[in-house]
Amino acid sequence: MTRPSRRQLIIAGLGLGASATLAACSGDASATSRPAASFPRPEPVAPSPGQSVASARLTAAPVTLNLGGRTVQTWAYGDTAPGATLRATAGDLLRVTLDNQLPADTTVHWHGVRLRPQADGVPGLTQDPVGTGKSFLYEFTAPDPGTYFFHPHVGTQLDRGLYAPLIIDDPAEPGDYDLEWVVVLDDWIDGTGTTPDEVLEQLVADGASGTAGMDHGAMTGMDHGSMSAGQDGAPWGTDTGDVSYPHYLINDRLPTDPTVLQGRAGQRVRLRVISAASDTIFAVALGGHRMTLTHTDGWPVRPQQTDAFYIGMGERYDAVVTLEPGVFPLVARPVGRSTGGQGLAVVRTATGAVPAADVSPGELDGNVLTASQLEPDDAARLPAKGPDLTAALTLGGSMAPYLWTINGAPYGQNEPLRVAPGQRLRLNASNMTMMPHPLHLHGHTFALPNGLRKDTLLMAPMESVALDLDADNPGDWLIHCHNTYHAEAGMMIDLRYT
Ligand SMILES: [Cu+2]
Repeated sequence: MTRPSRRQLIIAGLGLGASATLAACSGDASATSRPAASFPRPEPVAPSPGQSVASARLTAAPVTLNLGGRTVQTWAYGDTAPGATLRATAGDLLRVTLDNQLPADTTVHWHGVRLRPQADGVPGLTQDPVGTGKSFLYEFTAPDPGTYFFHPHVGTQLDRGLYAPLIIDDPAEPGDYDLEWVVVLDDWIDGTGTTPDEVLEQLVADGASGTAGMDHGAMTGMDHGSMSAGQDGAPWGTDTGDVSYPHYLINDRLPTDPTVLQGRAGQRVRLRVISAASDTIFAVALGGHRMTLTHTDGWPVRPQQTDAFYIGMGERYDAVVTLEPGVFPLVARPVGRSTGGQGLAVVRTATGAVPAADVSPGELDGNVLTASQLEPDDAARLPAKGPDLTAALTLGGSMAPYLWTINGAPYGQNEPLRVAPGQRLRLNASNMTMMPHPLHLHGHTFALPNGLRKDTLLMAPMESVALDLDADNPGDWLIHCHNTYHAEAGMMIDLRYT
């Protein structure tokens, strides 16, 4: 079978309506243009004895969204973005019906959940895409407590408003906090005169015409002024993204009219911070407070105090904070960007003026933590054991042409990784590019060399790391960069069970 050319891959990723034709002749290309192999509807799942069922209905549809001073046309779940938080207890059976009222195919991917493959939401790999006016029932057990979210796995749809938190509560959670705030970060461009599909089209066109990288030249040459987080880009390099976003949002509000998180001084708050961004790393800080990080990607860590932390696309961090009296800025500062401002929410425990949209809490100049500085809670460790097999996972790519690869080729042209049930696979992951990439694994989590468990790991330019995973969930899975544009331009690979 003829493998798709680069050009075909890119066109296919654009959702220009060519997918079906291409797919018919080009074998498996990107996730959006796989062959029209027909997947049977998943067998209905009956709850096991004593298992609770959490049911929900999810409507994906075009909406008009008020970001707080600016109105945009976009796509979302329900009439808000983020969509309504979906909540269940670990071990519950989730039954979620997706109604697709979008003018395009879609799916739902339950990011980070170790679920059965039939519910993973990757078109062409685990299901057929859900067409306009059609519905699809996702049924899966959510085994592990934690902070998750869900989004489509089709084209650039994640860079619209199609995302919502998924919180899986821990029946054994000590619950040593009084309040919980779910904080969703995003970089926003949809409906501001362009769409994510057009952004990708432009990146591809610039890559083909040789004008790519001009933004990045300007970025490298910009006057950094101070060395605070988000300005010099460290430790993520000077080239942290491909898209110039006009806005950064917290819970989909602009910093000029921010979300207000209300509490009382002395209360302990659990922050569940989710990055739904497509092309932005944030440094997150709460002015006037130190945070104690307790979980990343749902997994417990040894509690660690910090002034601030970095969060890549698809990552989640939970932190506990004891509230001070006053009014404080919760800031998500985009790393290595000179335009678009920052994300802001307001934490209020007393009367007082709202912080300015460009407020710069001193905590961002303090210790800004990365995942590699965290230690796992012992409960999150994999059993001690050496790998049964190893595989290389090498990230590569370029801006001209706009093409991102794993193991030397874009998705559809690279060789799937293979593992047998019960094996421990060591992925020797190397980022051979000058950009950071959040590496995301479906259906499993991996352990870093110190045992830290994650499903999404932000890899710095030229960084190498060994990631161990236990093959305990047979199926066909994806490993990919969680930069929406990199994934669409090829930075994905299959993980298949033999
Ligand atoms: Cu990437």
